[in-house]
Amino acid sequence: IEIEAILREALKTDGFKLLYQPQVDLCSAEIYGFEALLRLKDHNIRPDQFIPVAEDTGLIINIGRWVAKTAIEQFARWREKGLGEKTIAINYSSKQLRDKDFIIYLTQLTKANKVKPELIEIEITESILLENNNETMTFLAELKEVGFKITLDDFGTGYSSLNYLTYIPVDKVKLDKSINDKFLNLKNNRVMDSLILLAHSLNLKITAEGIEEWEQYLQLKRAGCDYIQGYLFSKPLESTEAEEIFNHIF
Ligand code: G
Ligand code: G
Ligand code: G
Ligand code: MN
Ligand code: NA
Repeated sequence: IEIEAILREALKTDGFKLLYQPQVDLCSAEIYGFEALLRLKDHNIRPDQFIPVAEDTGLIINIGRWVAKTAIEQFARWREKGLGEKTIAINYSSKQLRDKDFIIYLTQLTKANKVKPELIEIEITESILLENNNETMTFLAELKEVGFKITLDDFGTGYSSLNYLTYIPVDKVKLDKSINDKFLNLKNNRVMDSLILLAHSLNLKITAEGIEEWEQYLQLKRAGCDYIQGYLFSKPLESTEAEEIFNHIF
């Protein structure tokens, strides 16, 4: 109940903020885009703790809308400052499927801010496919139809099935840190090579998440991975910090 009260208060009093973690393009060594990550301004409560509460209480619907609005307005602000256009990825919870007008809301936001929908990536997790299959497929098809990109987050954890990848309209998979930690070493590197080949064979881009070491980076680059996100390049940043490294080449 305490976290629920904090979330309600935060919605009313502008108590949330987004941090932005760079995703680096391994070909150009430039920042390709940012993942928006939600934080409470005045509390040291991690999203792992408060997102489940938001989901159980239904607050995730208004929070999800706040995240989308803030991220898309930030995109437009960066463009207006002359920094350029980079993708923004936002996390989407399966509990947001109850928000029937979410795609209309997203579309209005992109129109109002003159943002191309293809520069907005919606990160879903596999759990969405287990829970509400028909509803999910309709949602994903509509997202694609209006031009948004879809990323399958936390790939390799949970119930990853090759089958999902062939029938859901995803553009990209994000390899979870646990998978990278397990398979990015000399003994297991052929597994990583195969995962990247698999993604590319299915016409998917691939991001490796939670990369902290140069050795991992070099191995991923050799294997043809598309993008890297991790502390090696940057932790999640305040928007003003993100501006400072916006066009940095790593
Ligand atoms: O930022 P951090 O790595 O601590 O995030 C922990 C978890 O919280 C991640 O699984 C991430 O997907 C989730 N998360 C962060 N921000 C959001 C958000 O805006 N919406 C949803 N649904 N989940 C988020
Ligand atoms: O949405 P997702 O489950 O992918 O959330 C990504 C989470 O991973 C965020 O909470 C972010 O803070 C965290 N993260 C990002 N890069 C690293 C990293 O290099 N190491 C670790 N330990 N965590 C990371
Ligand atoms: O060394 P190699 O030719 O593989 O480098 C290819 C690209 O990878 C370079 O353009 C560079 O940006 C990046 N890179 C490789 N190693 C490093 C490194 O140690 N530091 C940084 N900042 N970039 C590196
Ligand atoms: Mn994510
Ligand atoms: Na992840």
